[in-house]
Amino acid sequence: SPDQQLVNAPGLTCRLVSVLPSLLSSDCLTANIVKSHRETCQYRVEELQALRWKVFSREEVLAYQSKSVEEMWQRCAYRLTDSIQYVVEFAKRIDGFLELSQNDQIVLLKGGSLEVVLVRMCRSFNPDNGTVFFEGKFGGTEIFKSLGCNDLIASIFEFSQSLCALHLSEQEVALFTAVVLLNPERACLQEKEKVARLHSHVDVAFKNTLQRSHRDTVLSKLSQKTLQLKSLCSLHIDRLRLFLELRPLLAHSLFPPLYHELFT
Ligand code: CLR
Repeated sequence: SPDQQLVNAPGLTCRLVSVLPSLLSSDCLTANIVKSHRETCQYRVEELQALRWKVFSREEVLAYQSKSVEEMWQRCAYRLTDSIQYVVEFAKRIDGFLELSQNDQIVLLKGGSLEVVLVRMCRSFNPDNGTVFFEGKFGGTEIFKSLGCNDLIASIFEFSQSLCALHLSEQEVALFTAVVLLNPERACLQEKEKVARLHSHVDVAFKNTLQRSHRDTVLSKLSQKTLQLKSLCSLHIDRLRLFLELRPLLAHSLFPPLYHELFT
């Protein structure tokens, strides 16, 4: 057996055995995270690519643009909340996540679920014409005009465009979103050390995977992305506050409860 050969090869064994445990456990974690991503990514990437020809017509774009600001915010909030629920499921399937305290699970999801959705967006984005899959077809920034936050929408689309330029594989998206989610720097964590340990395991798994596919250069580019994600999410919160301040009575009826809980 291969095990027997390993043991019988003196000299090699010692060096191999010293690196073997870390390689094996990180491969296991990679497999777990890739599987969790595959099971919770909402749409398969081949499926999305095959749908790229379905683009909103001029009339459909005009129909979106003539919707009220409230209706458009509500629609977007529902779509976002829907995809956040898949991210919650993703988190729960990552080895070790459910072993964290309930407080820390919530803190990580509150801080990271929108970031993960925005990373996942690059799978639903067509960089050739700058359109995203929304309510059954592909549309550009113009369909979100009535939200009244063109700066936020433009930044989100630019982010997706730049992430697409990295040509991340599904495996890389899976591992990067896990790294983003398990951020030990989130405020109000009770067991920061425990999260940091989990985070570093995933980080090692990600680095090993990139190294093996000669994609090490992706790493430094992704650390810039982490900063951009943070500013996109705070811009989202700002725009949401502004929207709600102008409509205090509507606030509670308009949005799905989970969206409220996460962002207001
Ligand atoms: C992200 C990847 C998910 C599927 C998905 C669902 C909803 C989409 C989202 C993706 C991308 C961003 C999106 C969102 C609905 C509204 C939002 C298009 C494709 C835009 C950017 C508007 C945000 C408005 C806020 C101000 C509420 O698997």
